[in-house]
Amino acid sequence: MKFVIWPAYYLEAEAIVEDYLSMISSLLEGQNFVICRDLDSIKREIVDADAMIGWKITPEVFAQAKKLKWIQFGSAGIDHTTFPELLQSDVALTTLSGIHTSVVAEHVIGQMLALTRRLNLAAELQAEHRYDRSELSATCRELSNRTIGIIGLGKIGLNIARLAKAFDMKVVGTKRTANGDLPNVDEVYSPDNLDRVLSISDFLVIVVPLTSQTEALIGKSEIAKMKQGSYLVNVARGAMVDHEALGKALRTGHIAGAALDVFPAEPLPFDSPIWDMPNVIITPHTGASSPRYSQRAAVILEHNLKAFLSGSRMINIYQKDRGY
Ligand code: OXD
Repeated sequence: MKFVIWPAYYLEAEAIVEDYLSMISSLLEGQNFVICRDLDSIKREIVDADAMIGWKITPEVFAQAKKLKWIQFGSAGIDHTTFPELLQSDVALTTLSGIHTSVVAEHVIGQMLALTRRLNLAAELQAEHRYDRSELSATCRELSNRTIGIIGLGKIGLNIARLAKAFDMKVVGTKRTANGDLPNVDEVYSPDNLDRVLSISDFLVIVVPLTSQTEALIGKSEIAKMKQGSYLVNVARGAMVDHEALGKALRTGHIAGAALDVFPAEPLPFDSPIWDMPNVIITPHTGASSPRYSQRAAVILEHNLKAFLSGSRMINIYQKDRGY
């Protein structure tokens, strides 16, 4: 068996990628594997490879593969790298879905606290050495007794729900297969009832995978249905939110604030007006960043590697028809 590793396109810092590569190299010890650092080498090495480990594959590289049976991706979502030839092929695709459950939930709660306690304004005042209580104290808010609406009550969504309960919040949300109660969730709605969630949530948190059903999920009319003075937190994918409509709602105050980790185009263009909005907190797709990334990824990789070599069932298989 031949394995190729292609560390192209990564969201993580260089050190984390190197850590990931050394973890993979030790898992593959004794196997025939090649780390490809540039396009020419991956195009050459993938021709007779049985499996690939990486963050991205392009149609150009995929077209060279003659024996490929499996790709293990280094992210939870692989919407950035799916294309018809790949989806129509019988190559098994596996993801790291599930490894970000605790870190993304912490990021979301952190952003909700930062928005309500105005920590971005405090950081600006600090940078200017200004001990100015007036605006800060007039605009601080609380989480307790407010409603969080979680779009996507999967593993991460349920962990956010659990943490939100510690802040005495009411938790509502949507789930694709909404049938029955979920822990720490007061009201579960099907995606058809999104409007209800929009109208009752003080905080709308998007953690659903990007699929044809969730693309452009929060457009102008959905934003109009959101509660006056509510907040939006997006840690899923930028393509789910109409940023022009969001920008307008943030300017009028209909949406009090937003914490955005993902954008329709990444990196967020330098001249995007969203950078300068005082009620927006921007993080550059670091919602899942953690030094524990490789350690968590290793659990899935090790399992899948053994399964691939022994012909048994892999975990985290991407369902090509479902889109995640
Ligand atoms: C992912 C991410 O893993 O966005 O999909 O971090």
